[in-house]
Amino acid sequence: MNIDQNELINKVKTKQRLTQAEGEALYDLDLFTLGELADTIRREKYGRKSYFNINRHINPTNICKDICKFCAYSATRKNPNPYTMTHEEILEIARNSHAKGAKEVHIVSAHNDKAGLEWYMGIFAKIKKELPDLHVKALTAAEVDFLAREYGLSYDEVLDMMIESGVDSMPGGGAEIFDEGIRDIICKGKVTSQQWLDIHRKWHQRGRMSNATMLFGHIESRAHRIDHMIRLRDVQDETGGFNAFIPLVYQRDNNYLKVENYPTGQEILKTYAISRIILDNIPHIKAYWVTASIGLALIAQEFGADDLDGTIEKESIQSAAGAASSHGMNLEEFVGLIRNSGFEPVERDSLYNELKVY
Ligand code: V47
Repeated sequence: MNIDQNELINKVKTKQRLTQAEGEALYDLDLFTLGELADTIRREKYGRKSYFNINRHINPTNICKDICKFCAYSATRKNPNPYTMTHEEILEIARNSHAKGAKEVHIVSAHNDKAGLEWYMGIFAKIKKELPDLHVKALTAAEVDFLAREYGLSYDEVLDMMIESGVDSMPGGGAEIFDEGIRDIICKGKVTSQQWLDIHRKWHQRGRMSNATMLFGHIESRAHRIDHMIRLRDVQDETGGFNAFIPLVYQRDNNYLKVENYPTGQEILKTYAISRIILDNIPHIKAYWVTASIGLALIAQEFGADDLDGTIEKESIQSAAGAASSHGMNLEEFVGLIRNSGFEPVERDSLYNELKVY
């Protein structure tokens, strides 16, 4: 289908919803036109504010039953260092981070079939008991699916258990790319796209919020990315429960997914801008500096992104695959970088309430 670029630009400016074909055609616009369109939307919503939170990522185990080709984190031949933390070790991390000002722990594990359901749920219950004001963002839909299958539970039962144990919101991991053909190649056997979306829908129906990621820059096409965004947009129309969309740039080291062409900076920025335009119903677009690099994440603020995730403190999943994020980011440096790039750093809580303007 031939799409007239002026008509397309006009459609974006007048806030009309775009189709799959129109989404794909956005990639043919030059970077600056696309940037301006996305930036206009971003500025109408948030002006020059850029959100971040003081958070701590915790990855309690890397022993995994599933085999995702892109993953360099799970213990395999390429990463032969299996570990599973005790509850006390996890609590100690949460305690220290809380004492240093963290408002959120982001807890994502591998699919460890030896750890036990009580080990998974006990992590949250113990953190909540000791640190009730610390927001627990935990368990991707892939983990929920793993726990349901492993212990013969329904998704409803696992989600209710999470709430009972103190999970406040769900992170957006495990979405990868929804196209079934690509999914079969990169993470066959893991939660399906439909299941991922169903789990988030059920979580939202319980009045809870979550995020959604998209792993891109590997073997997917631009069309697959647009399809991914539109599937999320459809669920968001029903539930309104997604806070943020997070495009994750594929990191290539120490894994089994070999890729010929990596995305350029232009392609990454276009993808941020397009997600801002297509996802007219998801409030926040997060430039996750861990995978974009801090330099590109700061530029992404001018291409539709209004959120930079947080200080993180320690990161194990993407840094295993080559990202320069293993030690997180110093708060003063982070705030200084946002300010020096022309934006106003706003510390937020996990649900995007503003806590402090720097
Ligand atoms: O789902 C794994 C990704 C995700 C690689 O919700 C990789 O706020 C790039 O979901 N290159 C887990 N990415 C992390 C995640 C996340 C991160 C930050 C914020 C939030 C949020 C969620 O990490 C997995 C997978 O897509 N991942 N390996 C890799 N080689």
